[in-house]
Amino acid sequence: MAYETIIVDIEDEVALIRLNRPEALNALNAQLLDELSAALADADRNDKVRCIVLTGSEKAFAAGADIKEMSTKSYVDVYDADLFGAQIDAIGRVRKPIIAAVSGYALGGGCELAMVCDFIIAADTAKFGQPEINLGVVAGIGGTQRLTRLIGKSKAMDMNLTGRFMDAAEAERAGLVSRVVPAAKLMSEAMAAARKIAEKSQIATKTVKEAVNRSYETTLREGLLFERRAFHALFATEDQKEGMAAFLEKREAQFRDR
Ligand code: CO8
Repeated sequence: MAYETIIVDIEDEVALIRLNRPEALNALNAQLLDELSAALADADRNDKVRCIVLTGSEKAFAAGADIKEMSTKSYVDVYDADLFGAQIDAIGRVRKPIIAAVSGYALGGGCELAMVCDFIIAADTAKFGQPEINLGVVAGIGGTQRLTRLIGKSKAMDMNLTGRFMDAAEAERAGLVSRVVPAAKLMSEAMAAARKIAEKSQIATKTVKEAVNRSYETTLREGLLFERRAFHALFATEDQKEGMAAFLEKREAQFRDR
């Protein structure tokens, strides 16, 4: 499928998806989110893809939802369309790991989109924020919920109430991003991480996603039980036999996703 607002490349079993609306700092409009959710669903189905990297430009991962597109809409318009709900939920249902590689601005919906991914690698130039308050609204796709779970109430309140931006170092201290790298190395680091994930058993990487995400949805007792059963279940796979045999035989495992 030909896309206009994103660029998709598949290399070494990694799908690299770039947001591509440079004229609007990759602001998320309906077309971009439709294309992005379709591309991610395609990557999820594609046997040649084992991990996904989502990125923007050097200046902006995404500067938020498209304010021009939203500004004249009524309550009925956004409610009836369930503005961005379907697309963001679809992204959240992707089963293959998604790394967000963030350089420059990740604001509003941009920060929220990065948080829907499984983890964030940030360039030292990255700036995160939930500035919706400056527009007379509030975050709408996770900025009060995912952000609070990731960085805690105090910082989430600060970000959402003041609309201030957090730099990469603070984002790493707060637990919003998994690592910060020099801007010039962002893509090589993100792609290297994705290729490393792509080497693993996909049954196991998908199970990791399910289990870690479950920790946000349930009690510790239920989450631990889910994890234990998931661990037990993987003993039904050939990849568990191969992974453990390879360790004992001091060789690289050859996983076959079975
Ligand atoms: N929407 C539309 N256009 C944008 C956006 C945006 N979010 N951000 C930047 N642009 C455009 C600018 O209008 C400008 O276009 P033009 O050249 O035609 O005037 C171009 O991008 C370049 O931007 P600037 O000239 O402003 O660049 P600066 O380097 O001076 O500033 C900033 C960069 C600080 C990122 C600045 O552009 C900015 O503050 N942008 C808006 C950030 C923002 O408020 N984001 C939140 C948007 S609301 C949101 O995300 C809600 C999400 C939830 C939706 C949920 C539905 C349920």
